[in-house]
Amino acid sequence: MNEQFKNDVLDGLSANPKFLSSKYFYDKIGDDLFVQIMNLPEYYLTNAEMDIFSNKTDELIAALNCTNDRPFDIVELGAGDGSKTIKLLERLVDRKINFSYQPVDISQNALDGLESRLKTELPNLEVETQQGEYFEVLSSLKNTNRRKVVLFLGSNIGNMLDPIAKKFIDELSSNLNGGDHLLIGIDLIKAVDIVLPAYNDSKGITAAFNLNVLRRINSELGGDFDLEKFVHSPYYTEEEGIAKSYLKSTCNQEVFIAALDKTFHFEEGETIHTEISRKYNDKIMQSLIQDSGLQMCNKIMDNKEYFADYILCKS
Ligand code: AVI
Repeated sequence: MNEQFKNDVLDGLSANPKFLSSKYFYDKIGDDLFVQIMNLPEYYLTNAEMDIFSNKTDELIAALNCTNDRPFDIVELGAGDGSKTIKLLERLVDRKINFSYQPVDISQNALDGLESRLKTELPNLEVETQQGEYFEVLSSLKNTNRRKVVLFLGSNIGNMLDPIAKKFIDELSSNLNGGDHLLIGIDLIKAVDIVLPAYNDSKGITAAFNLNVLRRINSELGGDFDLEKFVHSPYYTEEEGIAKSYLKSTCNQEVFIAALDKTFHFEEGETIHTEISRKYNDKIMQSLIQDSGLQMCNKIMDNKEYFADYILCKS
């Protein structure tokens, strides 16, 4: 049994208000649901960043200083299926630029799929997959003398609270050398009628994704959550710029979790906070990178200006 999961569930459900970490959305079922979310029409984030990688590829290449003057490695953190990155890789290969691609992911399965796709689509590209935690991999790369271009796409940073995101950027920066670049994809603050549907789709996939944490508690910790008695409840205001997801109890109820040998009471309407998805603007981004040793060098947006890839340079 996963002790960390058990302790986190105990802490989160004993707190007032209750919370659970969104990192527990992601098991095999959760990964599949997230792939479905990325393909939903309401989830504009994927298409917006794909628009940048497909239609602003030369701008990206120039901003990342990808030339033949000095060979470099593209290191992608959380590469997944690499579908956006492939647009950039194809263009670099077309332009006969000398580089290698090193996708990093916790999932060996995702890396195997990506590697075999690249073998077919870009057979001459030098690819070295790295399975593991981001910082372990980055620190192992720090001492090579090749320049690094690190990609962190998909507004994944938005799932971190600001102080944690700041620490993450500081740690990333400490693993980079002067002349390295970091491309970080972030969702921009915008109106509620665009953002909220992305977290409350009409097919109920996001609801199933949110409820997946309760399903995991049932199957992995012997919980008896009745998933019919909780509803997905997202919230967003443009002023705050943070999409928040909750699970709301539809009645007064008790839930027993065998691994904790404990019963938790839920009032009708009581919520469990499960996820934040922060949206950004230049000011928030600037405060995140302040004192990190990284400078904002460029910002490339999709045609609707929903999403931005910020290019940060290490001095
Ligand atoms: C992975 N992450 C960037 C997604 C997001 O938009 O915050 C996770 C997600 N949650 C609900 N829908 C998608």
